[in-house]
Amino acid sequence: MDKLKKIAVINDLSGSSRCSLTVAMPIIAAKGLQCCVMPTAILSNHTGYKHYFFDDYTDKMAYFTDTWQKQKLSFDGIYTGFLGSEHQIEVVTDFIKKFTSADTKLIVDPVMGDDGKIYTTYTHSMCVAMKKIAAHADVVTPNITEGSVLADVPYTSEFISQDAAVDICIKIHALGAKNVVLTGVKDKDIISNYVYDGKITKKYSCPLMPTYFSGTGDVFSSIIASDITNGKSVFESVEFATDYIHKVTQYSQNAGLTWEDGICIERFIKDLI
Ligand code: PXL
Repeated sequence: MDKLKKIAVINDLSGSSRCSLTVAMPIIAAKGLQCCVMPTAILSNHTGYKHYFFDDYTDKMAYFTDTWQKQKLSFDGIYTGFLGSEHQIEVVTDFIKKFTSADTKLIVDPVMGDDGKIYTTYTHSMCVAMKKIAAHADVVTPNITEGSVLADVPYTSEFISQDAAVDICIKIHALGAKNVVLTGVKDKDIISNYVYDGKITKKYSCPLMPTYFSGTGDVFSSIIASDITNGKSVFESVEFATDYIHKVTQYSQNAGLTWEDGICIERFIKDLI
């Protein structure tokens, strides 16, 4: 018997989509941690669809911070994802200051875009402000689009050389992030995730699948956030997450899911327990 570790997840709730909180909650629970959520925005579905209802939650978030402080809640991990407005970055920074103790792990998924395109709800100043949060992270998990923004290098494509990938990692580490995980680096028919801890770089690869699925980054980062908060090494966690995502992507593709559907984690929750 033990008291579970607890993560505060700051992310959006996209009602019908497999992304952000709808994947973070089952994954974190399966990994044996309590998942506490602070919604940044409430959407009908993710913004990749032509139509979506979007309700920014910035004004309500400080009530969560205040109430949780009154209850003297503490968290072993704080995991941030999709942010809904520029002011929200200040609210999140304030939350991190108030709830971070010496042992709290901060995992920042700097959700901003994909495939060289920034999501429609993100402004340039929100992207700049994301750097400030990433600077405090124990682990930051950008894809190449987000990594290029954080590292201030031009985005070229998903197919970048090993040297270019390592350069992005080093530049993000220089902002202050302790560990950088650069995801989705493509090379011919393989896709790799790079991990840089300030000393060593390691690359974890799997076969590149023809279909990209929305929300895959959220599944990946939810696994990393759970493992890091549970005390696992970032290298071990990324190795597991790379294989897991491959397996679930392969199933989702064979099952005929579309990119908007996201990957079918429901069939593979048991593998996280
Ligand atoms: O999966 C990233 C993500 C998270 N949240 C929302 C999104 C997206 C990607 O499109 O739209 C609302």
